[in-house]
Amino acid sequence: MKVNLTDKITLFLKSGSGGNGSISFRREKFIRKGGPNGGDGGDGGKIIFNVNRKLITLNHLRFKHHHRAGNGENGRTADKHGKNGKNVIIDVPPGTVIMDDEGHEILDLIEGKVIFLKGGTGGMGNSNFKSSTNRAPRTATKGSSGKEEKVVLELRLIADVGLVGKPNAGKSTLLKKLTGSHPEIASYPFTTLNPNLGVLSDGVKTIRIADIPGIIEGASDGKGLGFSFLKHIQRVRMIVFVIDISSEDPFSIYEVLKYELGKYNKKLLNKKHIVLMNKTDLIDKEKENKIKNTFNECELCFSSLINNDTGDVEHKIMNMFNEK
Ligand SMILES: Nc1nc2c(ncn2[C@@H]2O[C@H](COP(=O)(O)OP(=O)(O)OP(=O)(O)O)[C@@H](O)[C@H]2O)c(=O)[nH]1
Ligand SMILES: [Mg+2]
Repeated sequence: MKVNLTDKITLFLKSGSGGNGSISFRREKFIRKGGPNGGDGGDGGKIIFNVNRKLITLNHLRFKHHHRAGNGENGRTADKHGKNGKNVIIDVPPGTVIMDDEGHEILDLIEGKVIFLKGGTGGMGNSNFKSSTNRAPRTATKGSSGKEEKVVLELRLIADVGLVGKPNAGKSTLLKKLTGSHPEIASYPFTTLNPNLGVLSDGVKTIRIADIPGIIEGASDGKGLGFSFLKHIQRVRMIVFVIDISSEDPFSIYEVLKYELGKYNKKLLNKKHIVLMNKTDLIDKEKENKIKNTFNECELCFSSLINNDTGDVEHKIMNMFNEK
């Protein structure tokens, strides 16, 4: 499944106003001057964002741009508190960034719930104002108003697995074979200019895989497309290094990739990883065996993606993903 990454939508949000406090007095048979019994107003409803891992796009919000939480009810007689206004809960996928009108980032939602706009506070009923000098206060306060905000929601790539490799190694081909998405694939370097996201699912687990542009030696110094797009894989749980096994020195390619990743952020090197040697159709068994010995420390897979042979990379991703 191919996922649209550059989802962006504008929402108009308003939390509820607080209800007013009430002014009332006890009126009961045989009690002539009953005291004050005006209840407090209810609080206004909140606007809450809730990260829902089942969502992968913002599409469900496309047709509803205005969200208003309920107002608190006014306080009532007999010290009855007005009901609080109804909250509005907006579900968003993990990786949703909330920005203000001018594009400044306010929140980066990865998990959990966040109260974004508090509702107005309910006003106080006159029973709060009773004192020894004023037994029949005619004072109550108004509820405060709710807050209003225009925000822009942007979905940033959150992938579970990142594909890393030199240009032309077959990363986009792998994404296509595993997820059925249709990234651009071609026999020249830097075909992929923007990251692609696809979803691999076995019916139970859903794993999001990101294919990022190719990395070359010196990417950290701005060579090729640079390496700023590595931000998209900062949060992945694991990395699949895709290497063209027919290249002259696959091991030094692996070293270069790790070096460039480490320059971007050392933490990327601590992630679980698999090394996929692709294009086995272009080499003989002897080279394959040699590589097996050189890379004996790694989780190694071999594939000829062009021949639809994904080796056991899918199986390894699924297994590794489950491990803590
Ligand atoms: N012979 C052979 N060619 C392959 C194999 N897998 C992919 N290719 C070819 O290699 C070329 C590059 O594949 P892509 O999937 O576009 O590579 P990429 O790593 O995404 O490249 P960039 O987006 O440029 O970084 C294409 O012409 C593919 O058809 C393979 O197993 N064997
Ligand atoms: Mg590509």
